[in-house]
Formats: sequence, C-alpha cells, structure tokens
Amino acid sequence: KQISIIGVPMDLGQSRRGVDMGPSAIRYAGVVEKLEALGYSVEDCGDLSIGRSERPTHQGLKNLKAVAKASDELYRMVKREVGKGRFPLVLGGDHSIAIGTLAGISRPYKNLGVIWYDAHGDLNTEATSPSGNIHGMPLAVSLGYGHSLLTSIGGYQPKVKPENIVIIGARALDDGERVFIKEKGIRVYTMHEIDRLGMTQVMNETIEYLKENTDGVHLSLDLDGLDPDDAPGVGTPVYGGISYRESHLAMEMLSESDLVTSAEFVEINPILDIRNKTADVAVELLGSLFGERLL
Ligand code: DIR
Ligand code: MN
Ligand code: MN
Ligand code: MN
Repeated sequence: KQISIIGVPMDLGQSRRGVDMGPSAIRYAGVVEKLEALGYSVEDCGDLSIGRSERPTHQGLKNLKAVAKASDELYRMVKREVGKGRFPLVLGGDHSIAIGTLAGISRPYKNLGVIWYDAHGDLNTEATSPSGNIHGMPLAVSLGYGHSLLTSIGGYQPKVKPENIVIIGARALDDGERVFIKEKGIRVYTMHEIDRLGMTQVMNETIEYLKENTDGVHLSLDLDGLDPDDAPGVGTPVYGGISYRESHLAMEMLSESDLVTSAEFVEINPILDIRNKTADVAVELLGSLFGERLL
C-alpha cells in the first residue's frame, strides 16, 4: 500500500481556534515515521491552504463560503491521489473536511461504506443545527442534505447511501439528528451498545455488515469519539466515550478485515491538549489500523 498524507488545517467548521494545528501535531507525533516503519511508502503532500479572511457572518452556516472553497480543494487533491492508486490519509482540522474527503473518494465506488467513529452524528443541516457549525453537518451533506454549496462539491451527490454508514461511539445527538437516523435507518452503535455487546462484537457486526454491501470503506475518525480522559485535546469533549484500548481493538480488527480504503483523523486541538497526548493517541491508532502488532 502506498499512502498519501494530506493535511487540512481547517478550523472554520466550528467555533474554537486551534484545531487548525491538528495536522502539525499529528506529524510531530511521528505519523510518517510510524507508517514507514510498518513498511509503507508514504508521501506527505503537505497542507492545504485555508483562507481565514471571512468573518462569521452567515449565522445558520458559519464560514460557509470558506468551508465550501476548502472542501472543493480537498476534493480535488484526494481525487488526484486516489487516481494514482494511493491510499488517502487526511489529517484534520475540524470534521467539516469530511465533505471534501468523501467527495474525492466516493466516485469510483458504487457503494462506498463509511465508518463514522464519533461522539456525535454530524447529521445536522442548517435547519436542525443548534450551533451553525458545519463540523456538525458533514455526514448529512454527504448524504445529499444541506446547503447546495456543500452538497454539490465534486459535481455529484449523494456521496454515500444511508444503508452503507455505521456510526460508532455516539453519545451526543441533537433532536433533528435522532429523527434523521430513524428516518434513514442508519446503523448506530451508541455507547450503550458498545458497553452491552463489547467492542469485539460491535466491530464483528460492523465488518460483516459493510463487507456484504460495499466495495470500499472510509474510516472517518473524530478523536472526540474516544473518552476525553484518553483524548483530551478536542473542542467538543463528551464524557463516557470509547476507551483507548477499545479503540486499538477496533483499529486492529479493521486492519485484519482489510476493508478500509481511505481514512481521516480529525478534531485534534493541540491548544486544549496535554503534551500532545491526543495526537500521540491518533498516531498509535493509525499504527494499529495499518497493521502494527506487538508480536
Ligand atoms: C453538535 C456538535 N452536534 C453541532 N457536533 C460536533 O454543533 O452540530 N461534532 N461536535 O463533532
Ligand atoms: Mn442560508
Ligand atoms: Mn465529528
Ligand atoms: Mn464529534
């Protein structure tokens, strides 16, 4: 496997500065060295440049134009790397970047699967969002719901079908998101199911479910899916999350399944972190996702 790393120093999809430093923090934690040590050929494509001139004027959708512009650039970059047959690994930045990532990868797949590892559903639209933050909307946008400036990225929609999505780690859903999940029949493993079934069964079911119907799988991992004790450097922490160990197990099982064809790690905010712990965790999880084992 050849891996292309794309950094997206985006922080306009939410309201706290600092998450734009995520790509630097993950590089500092040794992502390239880790993947090379596992035998991959890694190309670091560097960071996209994100404009930061726009003031948050559009209330329902903060920084809409700047997010749409960055999404379009990311779409092109991801598409280019996929076209070369390389595995795109996108480093955020806030989760709004998934709009561009998914636009860049899903065209060649008739049935792209998506694993959304997150405390949140990210299924809001302008009509349901309590915050106006676009990082709470990318999964809805990829399903074709939301502002046309966002849903039209890449020139086609939707990027993903509801039956090809699995959300893991949910514990903070807005009212509109709950309705949407039920309406669309999206498979969700909340913390309740993770506690009850255990991560082994959750991942076995997820892998079985996606293996049957999909021809590629994107892992979109929001570090706030983990418990804030294990991943404190995130802008919207929610207690009672997935543990460090459960997350390693999940990544190891995904690695064994050999299903994942692209990935993004998002929402690391080094300003809120403790000695770069969250980026260190991200790089360790990436190791497991790409096949690292103790013995
Ligand atoms: C909330 C928070 N659901 C919103 N979303 C976050 O603003 O739409 N997603 N933090 O990761
Ligand atoms: Mn509007
Ligand atoms: Mn998210
Ligand atoms: Mn989240």
